[in-house]
Amino acid sequence: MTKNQTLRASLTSGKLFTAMAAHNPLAAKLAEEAGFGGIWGSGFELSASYAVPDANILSMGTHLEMMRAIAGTVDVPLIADIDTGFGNAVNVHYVVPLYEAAGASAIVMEDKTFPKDTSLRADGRQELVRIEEFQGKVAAAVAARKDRSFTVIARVEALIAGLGHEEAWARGLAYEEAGADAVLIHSKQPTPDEILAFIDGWKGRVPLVLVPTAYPQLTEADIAALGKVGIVIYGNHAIRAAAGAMRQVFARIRADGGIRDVDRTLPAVKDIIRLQGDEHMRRVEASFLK
Ligand code: SPV
Ligand code: MG
Repeated sequence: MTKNQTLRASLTSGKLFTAMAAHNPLAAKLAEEAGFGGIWGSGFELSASYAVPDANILSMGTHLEMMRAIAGTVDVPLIADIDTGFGNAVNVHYVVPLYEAAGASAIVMEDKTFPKDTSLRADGRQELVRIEEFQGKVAAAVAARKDRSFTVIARVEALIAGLGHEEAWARGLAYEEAGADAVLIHSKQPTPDEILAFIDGWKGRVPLVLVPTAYPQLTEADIAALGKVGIVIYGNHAIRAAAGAMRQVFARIRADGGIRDVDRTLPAVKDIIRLQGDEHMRRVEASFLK
């Protein structure tokens, strides 16, 4: 099976597919080694790694090239976060084949206006495009894919925008009608209640996708038991882990006045050399260096 087929098959397998965020190929490789089913090509994480807000400050090209690097490094499917699709339905029609060619197996596109604001910030600027306009964008994405098993995920931001469940259900159903293979429903409420009510009233046929960052109480077993969710995305745990670990180590070196004590707490240099794919390079060396 291709990576695209693996991801697509998982949507109907009845087994929850897990995707971990990554902002570079090293993070993606660690996620793959940890046993996640796939990688989330997070816009939030990549923006954070450049120390800029997740608000279309980075160009599409910067994100696209990172997706190409990640997809070229791991064997598991990559779900690319294309934010609002970098423009209107015409832009989307041109953008989707670029992500497919870069090796992504899916895109997630959200129904906010361009430029977007990040979803989880309190009091973010959350404006949505008209339902019909976003249906056009979903249809443009579906029509533009070359491989039918490339997955198009439409992301509903109605709950993030505070527009309520009726609006969220109407949008999800409209995007399914436009051809979306799955619907991502996002919430920033600190308990799962809002999302559970959405799932309970979801009348669509396509599976749902959750990003439980704000309501971490919901475990994979809880989500799987709901029956309507195909994918769970862990949206920003790689960059938060990296930021926390770096902060701690940097502070310790300053406090200790050197690296003597911190050294043994870190992954060995040889571990990093392994993650760099050294074994492969040595094989190439042995075969071709004359
Ligand atoms: C991302 O990781 O870029 C996402 C998820 O889109 S969230 O930040 O929760 O909006
Ligand atoms: Mg994002």
